Amino acid sequence: MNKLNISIIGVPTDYGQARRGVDMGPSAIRYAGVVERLEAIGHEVQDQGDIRVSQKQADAAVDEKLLNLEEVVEVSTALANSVHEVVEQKKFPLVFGGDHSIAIGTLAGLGEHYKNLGVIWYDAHADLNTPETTPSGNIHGMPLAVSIGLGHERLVQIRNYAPKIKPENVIIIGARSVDPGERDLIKEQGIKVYTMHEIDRLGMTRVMEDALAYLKERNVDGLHLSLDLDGLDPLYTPGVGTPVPGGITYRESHLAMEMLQESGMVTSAEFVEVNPILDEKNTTANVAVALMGSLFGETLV
Ligand code: EXY
Ligand code: MN
Ligand code: MN
Ligand code: MN
Repeated sequence: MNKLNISIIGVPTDYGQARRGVDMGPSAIRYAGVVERLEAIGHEVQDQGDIRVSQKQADAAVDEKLLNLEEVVEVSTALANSVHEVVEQKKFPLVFGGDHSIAIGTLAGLGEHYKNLGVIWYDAHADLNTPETTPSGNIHGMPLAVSIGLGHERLVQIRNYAPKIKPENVIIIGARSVDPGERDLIKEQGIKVYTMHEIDRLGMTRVMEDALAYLKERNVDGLHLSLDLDGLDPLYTPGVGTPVPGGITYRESHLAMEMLQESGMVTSAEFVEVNPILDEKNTTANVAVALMGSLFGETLV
């Protein structure tokens, strides 16, 4: 196994959605022992602490289609700069949310370093809404659209370039709640999706083999894992703000992480939507850390 220099960045924000508590995700994940766990595998781990997230500006204009836009732009810009620097130092960025809007910043920080970055989006949702299609106004339902260049200019243009990734290099795994506008975009943009139907039908082994073969065939020069804990069934990860039943199991998720590790392709990762207030005894953060164990090469014997 390849020993990595891992740089942890926490993003304690809840501005991408309406339920409080997800800003405590980074603390919950640290409390679950992530640094010790990754060091025990043999990696060099440096915890950079958290991105600064300011209090809400009381007089910021309210746009029902883009809640907390100013705040999300500010957090995303700071995160993008930090991730950009970590990659420049040849370290592996490992980012903890925070809600999934943080992926806007992570991908903005990665994009300039790759010509052909692959992305695995492990999620119950497609996160492909735009201000025109959003049913909620919550920006955590938009980060994938923003990263392929669709959405509000302030979000799309973070670090002054767009798009951050190519839609045909994106694979969504675990989808089971997709809005009509998102379905249209998936077809239009040629985004590959393994819904729960394919996972049930083919099994996680086939899904991951196909996904990795597809990305290899596309000659990706890096692979980012964006793992939303609501991709798993809420039986295993109850501490998330938008749970959807009928999700990926704990074992299937470990298998997926192990196959990503075996591929040797992953160059960055983020774990998002852990909400300790909605959780039971830090179960969701514990699952996140256990999955990181598999992703980063933990072995039993
Ligand atoms: N599609 C819904 C919306 O845009 O409001 C729900 C989005 C939830 C997004 C989460 C975290 O992955
Ligand atoms: Mn640079
Ligand atoms: Mn998501
Ligand atoms: Mn989700």
